[in-house]
Amino acid sequence: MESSLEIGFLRVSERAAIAAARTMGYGKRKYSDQVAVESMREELNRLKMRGTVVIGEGERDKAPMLYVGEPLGRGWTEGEIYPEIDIAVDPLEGTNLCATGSAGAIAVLAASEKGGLLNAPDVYMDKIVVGPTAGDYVNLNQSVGENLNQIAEAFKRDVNELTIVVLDRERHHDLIAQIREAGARIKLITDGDLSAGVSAAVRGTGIHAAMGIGGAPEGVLAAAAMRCLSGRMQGRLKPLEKWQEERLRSMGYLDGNRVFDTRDLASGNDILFCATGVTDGDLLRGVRFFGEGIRVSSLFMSLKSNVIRFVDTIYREEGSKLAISFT
Ligand code: VTB
Repeated sequence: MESSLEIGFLRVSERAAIAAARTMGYGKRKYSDQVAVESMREELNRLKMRGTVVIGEGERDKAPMLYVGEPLGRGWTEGEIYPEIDIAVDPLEGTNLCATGSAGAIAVLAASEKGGLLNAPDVYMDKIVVGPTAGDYVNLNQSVGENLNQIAEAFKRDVNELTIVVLDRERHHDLIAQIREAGARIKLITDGDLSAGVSAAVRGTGIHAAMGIGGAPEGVLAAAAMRCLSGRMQGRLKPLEKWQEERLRSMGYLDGNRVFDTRDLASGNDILFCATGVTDGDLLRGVRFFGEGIRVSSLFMSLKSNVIRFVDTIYREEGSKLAISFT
């Protein structure tokens, strides 16, 4: 991907995060999501590409914006000189977190050459996400205890020195019991297993794995991040309701036990992943408004360029002469 386009994508997630952050604590999660979606769509449409949404806000009949299949970018009207790109978005991951001003909300997008990101169905997915250290040691077909022992071995430490992030949901009753039995520590989160997964692949966050059932579309985004970070993401589609089962069958997903690995979910050679903090989190600081400007913190990665950037951006008000601070 051209570097001008890469920088364009960074701006897309930054602007979506800012839009959402303005609504922090309003208690209106749908509204927070909506402003992030609108911003992301507007900014994506400015880019010199022929983009297509592969992971978005839902099917066309249900989502008016950023629906799966939506064409984005100037290339569709200005000609074919612009590259064809598939785009996966989660304009506001952790809508509740933003609505309540809690930690860990982010704006996210990933992009790849055509066909490089799986158009995953909007059902649940049982996931395990680890960083490069433990990548070769986990397997969703092993028991929870086995995976934890393996992760501990990879990190050369005791199981009781691991921290595993799990969404605090009723459906994780057994998973939590198994992790406790194995002896690992647990960090329960109310929302946002995608940013937890990314954190698991970054040393120093204190998180060694994210486990449990969350959204499948976010699983693709996590896999895109893992490709850039050399981490591992495995997932098994998990229809929790009858209609989801039928939907999967109609889409041709017939093997309910299939484990999707990192490259099944994000196969591209030219993958870009970009996340901007909305509220403070383990990995990224939230948006800070300071009168004459706005400061945002992002993680910006390109697989092809083999580059991982932590970007600290300040948008200054027009005419501002305010001296910026170091931190
Ligand atoms: C949420 C959200 C996650 O999955 O939990 C959602 O916080 C689905 O779970 O980050 P529920 O229906 O139980 O809320 C994620 O969006 C992504 O996997």
